[in-house]
Amino acid sequence: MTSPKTFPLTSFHWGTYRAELDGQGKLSKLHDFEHDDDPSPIGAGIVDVLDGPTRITQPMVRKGWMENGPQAGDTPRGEDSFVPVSWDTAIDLVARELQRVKKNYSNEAIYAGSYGWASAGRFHHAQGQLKRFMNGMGGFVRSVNSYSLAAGEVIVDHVLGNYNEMIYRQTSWQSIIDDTELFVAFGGLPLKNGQIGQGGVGRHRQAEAMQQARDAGVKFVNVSPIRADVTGDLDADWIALRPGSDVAFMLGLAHTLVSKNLHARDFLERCTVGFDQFHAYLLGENDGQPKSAAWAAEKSGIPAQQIIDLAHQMCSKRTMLSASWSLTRQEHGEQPFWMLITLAAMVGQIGLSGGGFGLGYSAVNNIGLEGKDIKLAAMSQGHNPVDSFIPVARISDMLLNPGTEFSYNGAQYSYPDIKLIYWAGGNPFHHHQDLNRLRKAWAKPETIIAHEWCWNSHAKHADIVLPCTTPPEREDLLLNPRDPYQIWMQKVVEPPKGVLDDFEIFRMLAAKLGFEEAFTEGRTQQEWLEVLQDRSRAMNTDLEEPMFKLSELKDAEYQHIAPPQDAFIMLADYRRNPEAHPLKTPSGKIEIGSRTIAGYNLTDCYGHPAWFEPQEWLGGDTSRHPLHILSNQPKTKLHSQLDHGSYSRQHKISEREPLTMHPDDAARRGVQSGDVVKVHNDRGACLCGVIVSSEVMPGVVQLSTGAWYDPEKGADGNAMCKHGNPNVLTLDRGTSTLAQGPIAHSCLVEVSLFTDTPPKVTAHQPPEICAVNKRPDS
Ligand SMILES: Nc1nc2c(c(=O)[nH]1)N[C@H]1C(S)=C(S)[C@@H](COP(=O)(O)OP(=O)(O)OC[C@H]3O[C@@H](n4cnc5c(=O)[nH]c(N)nc54)[C@H](O)[C@@H]3O)O[C@H]1N2
Ligand SMILES: Nc1nc2c(c(=O)[nH]1)N[C@H]1C(S)=C(S)[C@@H](COP(=O)(O)OP(=O)(O)OC[C@H]3O[C@@H](n4cnc5c(=O)[nH]c(N)nc54)[C@H](O)[C@@H]3O)O[C@H]1N2
Ligand SMILES: [Mo]
Repeated sequence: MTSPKTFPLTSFHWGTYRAELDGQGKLSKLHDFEHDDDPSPIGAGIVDVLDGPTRITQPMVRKGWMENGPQAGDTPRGEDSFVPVSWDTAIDLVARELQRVKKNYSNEAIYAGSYGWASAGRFHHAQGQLKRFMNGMGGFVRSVNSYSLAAGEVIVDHVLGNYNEMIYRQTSWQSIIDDTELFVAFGGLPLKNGQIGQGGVGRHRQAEAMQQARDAGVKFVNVSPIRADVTGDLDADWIALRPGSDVAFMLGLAHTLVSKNLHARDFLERCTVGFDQFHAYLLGENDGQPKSAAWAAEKSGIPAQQIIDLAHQMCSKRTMLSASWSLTRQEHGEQPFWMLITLAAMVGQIGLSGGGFGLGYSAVNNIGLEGKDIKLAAMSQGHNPVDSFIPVARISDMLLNPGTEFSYNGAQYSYPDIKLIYWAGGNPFHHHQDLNRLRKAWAKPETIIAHEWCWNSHAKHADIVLPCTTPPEREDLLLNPRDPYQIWMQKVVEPPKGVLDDFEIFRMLAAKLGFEEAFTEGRTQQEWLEVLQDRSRAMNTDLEEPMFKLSELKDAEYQHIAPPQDAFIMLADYRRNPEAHPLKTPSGKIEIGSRTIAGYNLTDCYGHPAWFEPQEWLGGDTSRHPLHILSNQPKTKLHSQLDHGSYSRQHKISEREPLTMHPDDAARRGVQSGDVVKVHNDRGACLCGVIVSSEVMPGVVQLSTGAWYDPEKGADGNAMCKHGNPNVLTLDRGTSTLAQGPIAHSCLVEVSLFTDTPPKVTAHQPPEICAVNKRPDS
């Protein structure tokens, strides 16, 4: 282990490390931060890709755009070559293009929803910088909610009040260690995901907390199609239910409670509204179908007796019911969280130590941490005068159908007509569903501008690419609620010549467009870091020891922020006295029945939680596509980030993303571990390398997200991804007309052995770079 201070600290979404350089000043190794007991191996992936062929080191303009002006043109985006230009030219082109679109069409024609994760650090937050810049030039069409759990965000606002205030502040692990007896995890406790934290991670806590809970005698039950969703050390019981059937399974549990009169009438009476409507639905009073354990067994594939036994255990023990965020990324993804909260209310332990419910334990490191709820200062994004927005995952719908109406959260809106897209931080060719459809949508705008640091599919599909820095190449502050360390992120390596910080790019553009002073407020980056730290200090005066000033933090490298003494129990005050601590719902109570939602009269989301049959699942028509694909988060990277790094590449099979399938399914198709297979449905196809394993249940295949999209055009015009990006297969449809969230996890496919010579993977190769013939302004 390295001794502290030998090497400077830098932080990423996956952790804090000490950076060692070689004799030439290049990053050669990342050492673990001495206070992180469970450092993430993802870090190692960056060492070999900060420079090299995938790094973009000069502004680039797509050849077709350069030659023919603002339009998709004959060579589609994603297939064209690029022309390098100077920063002066690039800034000039972008500034003029923004002005042209603003003048010819208005700011309503500019989409800068720019969804995605970018990099760790309070100041160099690419989307924050972009929004501040765009507001400075008159506003933009924005996006609302996240790909992570859009349906959860919308529904929990109705059921519990402001979800934003509680999303990361769940009952702490310490409370679970102290008092939980039974922990039932729908979607498991994916430790691979707890590696990550928004804004960065100082110390990883999830693995340690789970082990402490196990050692304290907590019994874990993993309700998931994938065994590895709860780590082997926890000796969890595995209930391998059919993907997408959790709500039916929970209804079976709820029905058992009611039929045995085990539900907590007192809690339901005191702390919830609308149980009666739900109760009538549960008993089938209107549709003639009681949602009994036998009914749930048919939907979920789990024997009725197992459902009945679990319901009894839940009531006789201190029970934590948890759901992973993935449950919201499926058709009708509003229902699982609503149903889980309803079930927990029926068990009656909400607000008790170690009891109730939790949403997203180990989805990210920040959840369930005991640390102090630090408040965070950020650069203001200013005011956006443009009203138009889209639910974040409706991007292809917007581009393909301008002017068309859509519903969102009880109201009607229409899609704006977008002429220019500006993206800084986020990769739509990673995160969006049905990439063949997105490609068609991407051909619509006149101009697409992206800030990127590497030649991923997002950069390759843009018209103007402005190359940006990465965390080790700039200074920043890591500060996160409940993380016990604030870190001074040092500039440990020089960025390649020709690469600029997002802030500097926007500063230059603002200067060109005449609002530099408004954008920078006259401050340099250093001055901003100081101001942000001072503001954070002023917002957090209740700490045991005051937060360091920037100069002190720089000297000390990091500050330990002592956690509060008591374990946190979500909704404890509310349980004690609901009248004195009302929730921010219309009734002030937990809304098992919501008059607001009932009043929307939607056919795909009622006024109480309910089962809706998904269009694609194993309980439906599986004649052509008999396998359910779960495209969950990758263990070896963060989404598409560092897919090109050594750590991710080590885990590929024949250079392709691994697909895990059950031995029975593999045998039926003559497939063995190591084979290359084609995964396909009516929307598209991709090639993967196979792992045969009984870690996944029969009928289910698992293919993580993250492989850089590597299209090879087929005869039908639709591309096959040679590299294994699952989003060529997934469905691009909203969860329901309530939340309109993404539904990546509702997807059926077939898998076939690929008997031809597999095409070469070109995902990690840069596009062709060529010389300029003609400038559009010449
Ligand atoms: N099939 C399927 N699809 C999914 C999911 C799924 O479960 N299944 N999950 C969804 C979820 S939950 C999410 S959150 C999304 C994630 O989707 P994204 O957040 O869009 O994915 P990332 O790969 O993290 O994209 C971040 C991009 O920002 C760039 N970047 C990094 N640092 C900087 C910086 O400092 N400045 C700038 N300008 N750029 C930077 C990176 O190179 C990268 O291209 O994917 C969604 N898509
Ligand atoms: N290493 C790493 N960690 C990450 C990320 C990453 O890219 N890499 N991404 C981060 C982000 S942005 C987010 S939003 C979180 C997401 O965190 P999650 O939403 O928890 O992510 P997933 O890995 O998609 O899903 C967890 C598990 O849910 C199970 N599952 C899927 N469908 C069903 C179902 O219908 N029923 C049941 N019971 N289980 C199901 C799958 O087996 C899957 O492994 O992860 C974060 N953490
Ligand atoms: Mo996410």
